[in-house]
Amino acid sequence: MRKKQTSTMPDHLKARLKTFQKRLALLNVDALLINNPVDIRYLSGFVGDDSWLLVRSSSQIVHILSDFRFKEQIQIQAPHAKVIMRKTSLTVALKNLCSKLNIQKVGLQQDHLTLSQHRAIGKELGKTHIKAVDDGLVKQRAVKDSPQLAPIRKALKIQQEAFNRTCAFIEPGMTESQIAAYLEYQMRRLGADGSSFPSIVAADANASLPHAIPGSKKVRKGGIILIDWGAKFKGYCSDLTRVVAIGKMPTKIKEIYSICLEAQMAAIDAIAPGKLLSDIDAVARNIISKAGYGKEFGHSLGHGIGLDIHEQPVLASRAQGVLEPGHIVTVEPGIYLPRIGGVRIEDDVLVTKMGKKVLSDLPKTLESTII
Ligand SMILES: [Mn+2]
Repeated sequence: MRKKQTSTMPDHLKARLKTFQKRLALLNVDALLINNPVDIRYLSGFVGDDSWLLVRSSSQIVHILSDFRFKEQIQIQAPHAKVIMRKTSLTVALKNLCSKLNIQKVGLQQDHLTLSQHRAIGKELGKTHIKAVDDGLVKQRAVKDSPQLAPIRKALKIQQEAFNRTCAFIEPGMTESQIAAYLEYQMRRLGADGSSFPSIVAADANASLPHAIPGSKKVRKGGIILIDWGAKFKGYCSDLTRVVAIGKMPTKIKEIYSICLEAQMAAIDAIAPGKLLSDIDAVARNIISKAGYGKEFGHSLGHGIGLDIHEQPVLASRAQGVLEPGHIVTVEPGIYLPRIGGVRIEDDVLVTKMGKKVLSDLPKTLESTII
């Protein structure tokens, strides 16, 4: 029989595994079953679905339970992993692997496994051998290492260039959908995996809907367009919002834009390691409230970005905890006036050891909004 080629785990994955295993040690399990595709990607490099990753608390060898469809892909993306090409169900394959490796207790991802999967695994392995746990990966993934930082920077570069091209493309009479389509097409052309979420392109009064869906409404001269969009690059998401005006911005929008911008810049200014998440939210909220629009800013200030578009930490009044170096957060205050319009200004900020670095650099002064 030919000997299988073995490959060692890349250093950044070794470091992630080591951090994760510290968490495993606290959970009192021999291994953790990872079924969330994003976590599988983070811990192994393998990008696929219908597959599970088994990580043991005291071994550098990880196992991927998969099937023929992903055979070649795993060899390319995670050559260091041991692969079980199952011909049975995932549950039976898991049971067989656990007995082979002499694993007594397996932790399960309580936030990702369905109730029926949980039941099926319990039935196969025996209830005493499983434990639904908080795997700690949300917290771990919030702190970005450099292999995560690079694709986020690239995603931002792509989305900003696509935005500039889109602003040059926009003409009065175009619909929100046409503009969204062009923007997303440009991100793909520039090398993105795609959009990090469905783009929001909202004209005039539609901009008062924080999560407006682009439709047949036409943009007009003297009107505004709120664009909230992001690129995904090698799995990593970026997320920005800008408001532009064709020719001229309506007076009322100018007023709320200025307030929003002041709030956003003050909040960015306040970002530093050790600061309470809720305090950053309060900086922006106080400015908007003092200007009389507190009730019109009904969402939290920002969120982490990474493999998921919404990650930890969250900048919100109810949020617990502090900013840490390596966090990347959006800062996106908004003011929404039903039937009139709305404004949101969003940038992505990296928390550093010394303070912060704003990763996006699209202009946002009042003058720069005119296209
Ligand atoms: Mn956002």
